Amino acid sequence: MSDGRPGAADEPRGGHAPHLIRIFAIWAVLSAIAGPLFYLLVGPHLPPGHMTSAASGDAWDLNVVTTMAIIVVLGVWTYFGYCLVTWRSSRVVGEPVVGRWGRGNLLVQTSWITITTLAVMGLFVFGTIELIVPAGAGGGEGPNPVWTPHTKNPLVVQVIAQQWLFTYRYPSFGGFETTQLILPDHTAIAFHVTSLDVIHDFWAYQLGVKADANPDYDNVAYTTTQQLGHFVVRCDELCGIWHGAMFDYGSIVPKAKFLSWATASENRLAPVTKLLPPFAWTYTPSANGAGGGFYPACATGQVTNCDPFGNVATYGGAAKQSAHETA
Ligand SMILES: [Cu+2]
Repeated sequence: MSDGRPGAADEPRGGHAPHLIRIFAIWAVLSAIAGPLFYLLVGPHLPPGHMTSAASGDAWDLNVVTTMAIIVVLGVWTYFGYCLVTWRSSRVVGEPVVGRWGRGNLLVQTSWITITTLAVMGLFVFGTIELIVPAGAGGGEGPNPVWTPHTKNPLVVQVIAQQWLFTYRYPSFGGFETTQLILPDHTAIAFHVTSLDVIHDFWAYQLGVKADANPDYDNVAYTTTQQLGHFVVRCDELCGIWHGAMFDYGSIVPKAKFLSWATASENRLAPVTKLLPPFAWTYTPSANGAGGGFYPACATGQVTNCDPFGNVATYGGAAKQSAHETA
């Protein structure tokens, strides 16, 4: 009491034990145990797995960020636990902190601001690097990607979304179009994602690839395959009544198997491919979708019936009419 400070009532209850040092020590020990345990034992099994470079990148990012989050949570729990035990009412009589001790603590305040700032800025730098280095990390980068893979000549696969399915065109194989998404192993892939009607989203979860499919827009996403197997493709943008049913499955197969499948499909589908619009990065939106009947042919007068819903609206009309007349 006689150490120069104001009277006994001004003393912090619980004495002058080095509480902050103790809290930091407990936190450090818990973090040193739990952090590496999670990172090494749980981390390698985190989604989305390792089928592609993008997926591996995502899984590692998730591991790093979750390990950091565990350390932060342990800090909060340690602080709460220490406070509950040290200043519990059965141990301390009266108000636990009084006088100038209750008005602030420069060390606590500066540590709090410094640590949280470093954590947020660290995440910002980490996230930015993890986006740039793996060439967009499997996300759609628009028609002119800023970040491109080091590998030259990736396999181009065009993803065409429409209500309510995905089809895939392979321009290196005559531009055939199929509902099967087959990819060769250990190959850089450039997905070119577009839509024929409304906004969809190409989400191949296990590939770590997710890119919006917009009509009239070529959205490019890169990844490199690195594991054989099957994966799920889902539409991840509410696109109408059967959005929930808009999914299919794809496969990563050995390079030789892919080549034989692709050349066989090119030959088998050649008569159909001839009837398709020529391969392009985008296509005219369909009559029933976002285009709402946008027919360039109407403007040039090549087509006279420009009502996109005409066929549907008049279906059975004339037949019904004549049936009524003859009745
Ligand atoms: Cu969709």
